[in-house]
Amino acid sequence: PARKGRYDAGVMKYKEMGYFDLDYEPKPTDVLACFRVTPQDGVDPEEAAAAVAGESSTATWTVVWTDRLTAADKYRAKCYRIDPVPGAPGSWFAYIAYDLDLFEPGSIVNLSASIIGNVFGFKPLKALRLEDMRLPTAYVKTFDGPATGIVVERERLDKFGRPLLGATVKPKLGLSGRNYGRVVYEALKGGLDFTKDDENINSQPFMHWRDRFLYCMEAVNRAQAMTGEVKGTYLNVSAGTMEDMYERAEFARQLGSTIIMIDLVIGYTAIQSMSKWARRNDMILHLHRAGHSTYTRQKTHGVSFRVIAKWMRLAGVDHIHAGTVVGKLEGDPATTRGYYDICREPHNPLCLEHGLFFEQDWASLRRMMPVASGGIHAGQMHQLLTLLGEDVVLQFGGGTIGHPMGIAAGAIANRVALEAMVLARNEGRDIMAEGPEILQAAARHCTPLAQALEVWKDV
Ligand code: CAP
Ligand code: MG
Repeated sequence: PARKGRYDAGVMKYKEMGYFDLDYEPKPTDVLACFRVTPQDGVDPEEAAAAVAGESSTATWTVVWTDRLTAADKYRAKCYRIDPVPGAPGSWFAYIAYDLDLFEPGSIVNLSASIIGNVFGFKPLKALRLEDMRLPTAYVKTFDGPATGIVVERERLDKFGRPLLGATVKPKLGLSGRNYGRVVYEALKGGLDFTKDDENINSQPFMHWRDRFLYCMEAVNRAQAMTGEVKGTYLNVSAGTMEDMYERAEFARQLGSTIIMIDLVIGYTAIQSMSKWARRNDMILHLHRAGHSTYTRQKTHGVSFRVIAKWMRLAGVDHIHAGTVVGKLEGDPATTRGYYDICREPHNPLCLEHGLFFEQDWASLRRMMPVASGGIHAGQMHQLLTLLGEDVVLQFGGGTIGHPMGIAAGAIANRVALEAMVLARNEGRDIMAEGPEILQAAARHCTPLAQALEVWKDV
């Protein structure tokens, strides 16, 4: 009877084919996934969940004779739990277990080709979202993870006890190499730790990559000499081919850069390759999550950013954009907290409030530094420190380069606001409640901060 495994409502037979088993107890070595499944009208939710398990592991739309030539039951993923989504009639959370042998060790591309490769366009589903995954220790251990991590990054930079400060050079496109380098110098001299290329700065007619790297590193060296602090600029090495990326990264290394940058859109294999390169060359690897909102934003369809964050910790990036809560880009405090915990904790307990559907042990993989950027400014410093904690890079692009008195003044405003807030927190003050007052007090001795608070007071 199972040979009639069709995908039309009422005719699907994935349950019967063995992809649904509420008695199955996941093994500690199983990869687990939680999908939010919204079946088409008339489709049995259990059958839809079984179809997701089937199509993301061994099944196709019908039983095939060759199943008998494999350890079919071991390789079949199983939906072992299904719960209605609270407050969303018609949607279910389906928990699916996958045998570890379904996946090549140390390969995000192989993991993702199974888990999200085929199922999202499946006819019996109206929508599907991959909410979270539990990656078993045995699998985590097949990845190298971040080469540098938070502790070693702080040691290399010699900066402790406060968030790091950065800025994305603006305008995003159009500056010549020399003018671009001036922005980097002003921002670093003013007090930032880092500046950063934007996600879409690669090698365009107005500024070829070598020009940018040369002028930026000249600016870094001058700012270091001027301030006596270690400074960096994330040189974006994203390019059309791996060969070009390696060439750019190698040039950044030769010029003495401590850090390089890549965009998520280069793809999982390219990210893992660049991580390997960064590990061999003692470089910090910054990842901009360019493109993620095309599939992470909708609550009913796509892939949650928490899954991408987990994959990136395995893949081995040191910095990852993880949201701000405040600022110009969407993000609520509880969900963002979950992302930050994935980046920064050695172990994540199950916590539905923060969107963590599973316990996750990171098996001593190093920790990623989350990066908060997108429309933030000095007047929000108390909120940023309270919501995001200390191990974070706060990046003020417009909030530095848009300062009415110039770029260095913008950087000074951010550094003074941060240090005042860290001091107040260390003195035991309630910075969330007293934040505006603390900033105003600091601004009485710092004109650039007073100007920043005034110009962005309504933002
Ligand atoms: C920030 C930014 C970043 C986004 C990325 C921009 O500029 O350079 O790309 O913040 O978002 O182009 O918007 P501002 P996320 O600091 O001037 O806003 O970190 O959420 O991935
Ligand atoms: Mg940007």
